[in-house]
Amino acid sequence: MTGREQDGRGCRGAQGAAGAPAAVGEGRPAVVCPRFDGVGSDGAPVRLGIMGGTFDPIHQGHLACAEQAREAFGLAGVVFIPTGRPAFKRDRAVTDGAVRLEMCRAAVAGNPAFAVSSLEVDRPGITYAVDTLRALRDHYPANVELFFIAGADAILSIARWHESAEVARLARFAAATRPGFAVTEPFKEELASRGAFQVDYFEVTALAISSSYLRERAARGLSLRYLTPDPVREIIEARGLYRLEAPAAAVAGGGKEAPWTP
Ligand code: DND
Repeated sequence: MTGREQDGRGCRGAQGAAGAPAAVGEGRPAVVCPRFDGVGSDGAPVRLGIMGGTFDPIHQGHLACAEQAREAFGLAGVVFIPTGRPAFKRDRAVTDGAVRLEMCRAAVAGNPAFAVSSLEVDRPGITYAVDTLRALRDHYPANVELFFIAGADAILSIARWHESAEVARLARFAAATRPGFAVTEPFKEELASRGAFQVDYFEVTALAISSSYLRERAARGLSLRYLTPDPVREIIEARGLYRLEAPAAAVAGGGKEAPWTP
């Protein structure tokens, strides 16, 4: 079963967020995700949040960041898009995309303003944000403004992203400042000199949580309780993810996906 089929099944029947557009009809294939495919179809201006990430694993920091961006920028909803094969992480094994999708879905279940898209996991090859943004821009009408939500650490690198000028043209960035990743005025000037990026900064609750911290704790057999939603923690425990001797099928290259190396 592909991630997209799973996504369709997982989201079908879910109620739309207050004021959010209804899901696309039964039987029609999802393009981005069933819950938010119809955004903007009434022609009214609307903002949609995109939260891209490796999400290995997804945690409370990602979720709080998306929720606070939704409020700060008046977003109709936020689509979490886990990467397939992340462009900047080709030097390390990443948990299989289907498993990261499963964790993301478990994390957002119950929040009608959040959904998960399998767009990047389903796309073969290295994941570049520009390809995703093109697909979203092709799908949504011009009255839908796309906000790519990212932590300040990710913003520090956008000038190095593949086809960064195109990235700048296709979306606005909602950049969350968080502990350890201060964005200084000289940095903002430097970024402006490297491209026409539209970046709006906002402060998120200080959650000094990172995926690497969760992986480290899991490897040492320490608790992940309260760092990630319980259903995600249960998947990690049940699958034995991030243990020092993680099952081969849990990481890219060990499962159905072909191995990927730099
Ligand atoms: P990460 O691997 O940094 O995601 O990827 C973030 C996005 O950048 C993805 O959509 C990538 O496709 C894109 N990217 C990266 C490099 C190259 C290219 C694209 C390219 O096209 O060439 P993580 O799973 O580590 O984190 C997800 C997001 O959550 C990030 O924006 C991160 O900064 C943020 N985050 C937090 N925000 C607030 N509080 C916390 C956070 N922890 C992570 N505690």
